[in-house]
Amino acid sequence: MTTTTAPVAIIMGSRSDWPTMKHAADALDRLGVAWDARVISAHRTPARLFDFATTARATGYKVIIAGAGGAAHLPGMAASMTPLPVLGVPVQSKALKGLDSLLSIVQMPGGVPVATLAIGEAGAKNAGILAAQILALSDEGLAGRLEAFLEAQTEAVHETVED
Ligand code: RP5
Repeated sequence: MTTTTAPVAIIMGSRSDWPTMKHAADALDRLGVAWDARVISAHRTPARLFDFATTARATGYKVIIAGAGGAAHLPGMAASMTPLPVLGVPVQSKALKGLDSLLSIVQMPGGVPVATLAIGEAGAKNAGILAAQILALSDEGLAGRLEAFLEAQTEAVHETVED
C-alpha cells in the first residue's frame, strides 16, 4: 500500500484548477506543512477518486482539500468515502463565475459534511490555513507558527491611509 508523510492531500478536478489551488499549497508551505497534489475528477476519473478516497486515511493523510469548478462534485464525493475532514474550494468557473461551484459544494445533505470555503484564490488560501489550524490541534510547533503568521498579518495592516 502507498503511504505518505504529507498530512494534507490537495485534490482537484482538472489541471486547470491548479492556478487556484496553488494558493492552498503556498499557504501550507508558508506554515511548514507538507502536502501532496493530484488531479482527480469525480466525472472523468471516478475510479481514481474511489481508490484515493477509500484509502486516504490508511495512506496517512489527515486533511483533504478538494477544489473543483462548475458541477463541482469532487469534495462531496470524496467526503462520502472517507472519515477525514474535507475542505471544499469552489473554483471560479467561466460560465457562472463560481456560483455554480459554490452551490454544488456547500449544499451537502446532513451527515456528510464538507467545510466550504470562498470562491477562488481566497478560498484556496483559507483552505490551506484551515488545514494547518486543524493539524495544529495536535502539533505545538505548528500552533506556534500559525500564531506568528496571524500576528504578522495583523501587523502588516496599517491604520493610516498614507505613510
Ligand atoms: C471541473 O471542471 C474542474 O474542476 C474544472 O474546474 C472544470 C473545468 O475543467 P477543464 O475543462 O478545464 O478540464 O471538473
